[in-house]
Amino acid sequence: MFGSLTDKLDSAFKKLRGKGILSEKNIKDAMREVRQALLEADVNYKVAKNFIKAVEEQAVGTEVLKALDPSQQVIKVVHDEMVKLLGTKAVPVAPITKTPSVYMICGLQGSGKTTLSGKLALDAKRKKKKPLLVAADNNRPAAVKQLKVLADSIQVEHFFLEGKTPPEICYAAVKYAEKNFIDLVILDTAGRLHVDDELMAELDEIKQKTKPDEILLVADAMTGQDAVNVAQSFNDLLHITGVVLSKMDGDARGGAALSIREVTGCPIKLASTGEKLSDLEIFHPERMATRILGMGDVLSLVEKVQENIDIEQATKMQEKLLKQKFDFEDFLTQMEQLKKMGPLESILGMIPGANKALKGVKIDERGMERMVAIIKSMTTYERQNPKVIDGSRKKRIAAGSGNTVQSVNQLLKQFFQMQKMFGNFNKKKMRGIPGGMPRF
Ligand SMILES: Nc1nc2c(ncn2[C@@H]2O[C@H](COP(=O)(O)OP(=O)(O)O)[C@@H](O)[C@H]2O)c(=O)[nH]1
Ligand SMILES: [Mg+2]
Repeated sequence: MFGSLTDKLDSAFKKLRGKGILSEKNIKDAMREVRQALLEADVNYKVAKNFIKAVEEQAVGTEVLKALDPSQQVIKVVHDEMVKLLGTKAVPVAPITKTPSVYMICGLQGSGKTTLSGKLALDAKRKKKKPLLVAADNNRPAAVKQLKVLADSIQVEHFFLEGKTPPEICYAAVKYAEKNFIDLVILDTAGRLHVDDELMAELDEIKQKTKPDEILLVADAMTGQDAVNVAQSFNDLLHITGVVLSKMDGDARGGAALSIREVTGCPIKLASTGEKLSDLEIFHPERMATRILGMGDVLSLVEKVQENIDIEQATKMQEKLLKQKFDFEDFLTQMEQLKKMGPLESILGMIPGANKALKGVKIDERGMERMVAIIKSMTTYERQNPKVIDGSRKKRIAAGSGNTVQSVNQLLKQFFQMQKMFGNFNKKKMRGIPGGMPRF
């Protein structure tokens, strides 16, 4: 996320490092580079200009504290201004308190509306609420089907009426929800390639008929200033209640994230960070600024881990590890928990310093898949007693998982090494392996 912007900001700050004092001149020099970096990241011109002005004013006036490197002080000022630009505080989506609450999802075609609808439904389900996914698009049968497939995959109810207009469908969906104890109605509206009057009229009619608690605009973060313009048009006509930045995991350059709130005045409420339905984050201005500045995002990481890792189970695993009772069954559970957190690269990106240290390193996710396949081809007995896996068992496991005997050997070797390693830990009475997570 925002890799290139982060690098450029870092190189601008480097020039201030080790300077004894902050003179107006060296701040100005650094700020020129920061401004360039922002513009290259497709930040709105005016936004960048005001941003630099605010930073310069504060940085020049700041007394240099002896304990700090001047660059650190400037980074702090930039960070604080960036937090302001991003909205200062996280703004939550409307709570699901009514029966039903209504969220209307809008945006251009391909921006990620249907995906977000599914994510919101899954999130509601996790909160023990009953969502309803409404296909408010009668133009494209494929779009209706896509939502249906999504709904089925998370076992959520789906609503659609053949031959009706989107406003009629939405109105009927809310009525249906009232009678059927649905907590949250999610309206996945139709998109277009461009903002047009016909679409806006349709969306406005849906709004009038359903009185949504949230009108969320999905803006594709990869499109930079285009996303800002789209958000502005939607807001002018529809008065949206919040923006969701989608595809933040991709090559998003930062322009949309850094300009959209300032230009539209609408809060960014959520960030969509992947194609999987669990890839949804609350947008925290503070953490986002930290991430853009390459300081890592420890808080988000902690949250992600807490959400996806069962702490009790992790503690049990840790004990098993230390007693050398950890087997392939446990290993499989751990791998699956790791996988739930999303692509490893995106997790590592949140760890301070990892961004740089791991630059260009490709995480071998296929290797992990292979390990899982091999373990799944073992019988339960073998998983619990890996020592019994002899030559003929290895052959069977290899064939069953579509791997070579060599791969099976390698996995077993790593596994026994790990067991040995943790056994040594135990002998030295070392405790507190974080989360009990084995690393390969
Ligand atoms: N990488 C990534 N892809 C996304 C994200 N959200 C949506 N997509 C993908 O973008 C494409 C369009 O998404 P879709 O939800 O169908 O857009 P819609 O036309 O607005 O409903 C699909 O291939 C999605 O899988 C995201 O946050 N990250
Ligand atoms: Mg769609």
